[in-house]
Amino acid sequence: MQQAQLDVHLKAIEGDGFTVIENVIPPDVVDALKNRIRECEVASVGPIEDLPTEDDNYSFMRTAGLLRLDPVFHQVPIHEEVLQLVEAVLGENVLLSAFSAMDVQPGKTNAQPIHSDDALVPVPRPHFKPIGCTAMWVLTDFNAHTGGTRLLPGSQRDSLELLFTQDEEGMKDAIQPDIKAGSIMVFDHAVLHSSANNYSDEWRLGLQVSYHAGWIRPFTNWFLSVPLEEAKTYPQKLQDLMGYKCYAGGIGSHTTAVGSYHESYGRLRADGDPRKKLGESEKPDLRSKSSREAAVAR
Ligand SMILES: O=C(O)CCC(=O)C(=O)O
Repeated sequence: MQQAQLDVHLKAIEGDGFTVIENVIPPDVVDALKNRIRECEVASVGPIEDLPTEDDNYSFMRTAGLLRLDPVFHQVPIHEEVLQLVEAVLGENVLLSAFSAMDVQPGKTNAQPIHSDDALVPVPRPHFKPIGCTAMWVLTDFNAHTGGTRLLPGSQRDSLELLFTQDEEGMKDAIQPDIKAGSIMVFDHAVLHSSANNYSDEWRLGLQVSYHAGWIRPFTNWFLSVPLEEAKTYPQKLQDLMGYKCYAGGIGSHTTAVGSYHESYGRLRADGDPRKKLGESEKPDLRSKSSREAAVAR
């Protein structure tokens, strides 16, 4: 993405809390993702046409475990333009926080409550800077008729009062952008949003790809969710996003060593200002021993 284009998106996220990157998913990729999710839905819960519309326990279908379901999903969290934008908002070394599909059933009018995606993070609002972003991959058209995501523009600066009251009056300024399948909406986790009533005859499908700043704990513990042997086969960038790397060379570091070893800061000082080291990422090779293990072995 050119800098001028990136600036437009950054301005929109700062002002409204969201932006849309239009027509970035090729139609064959939209179809492949949609078909694979629908296959999984049927395999998991049976024919989706049979689900009752009058039962309030069913309003949307979530599909989890996408990374393990099919390699077709591996390219999603590492989408170049999305990562460029997300890293411009959150800083380098972002982490994948959550990844699932969300299919809103037609004829359902028990919309998801309005919420922010960072309500569990105990930092004051407005945040001193964004701490998470969600990229919503739009796989079927999103609008007010189909149950497209509703958002309260600018609410990333507001308190979470509306989350607790769900007050209709407070939601009167909510919008449901008209977004065509093949586009990706990126929003600040702090913005109030939700899926919505689907008045159409078709299911409304999106992929929710959530990222966190590299210094904050993600929703999903990928180390427990994806076996290491499987993670080793993933693209390097995806491994990075799952946390197989450090933030600023330190946060998220690991050791399997049990033992003592010499540590010195003298070298750091001799090399100049230690703060210059901040921002450098360490990318351990999953196949090799960590540097600390190596140090202990010496
Ligand atoms: O599907 C959508 O439009 C929004 C979903 C959402 O906000 C969520 O599941 O947290």
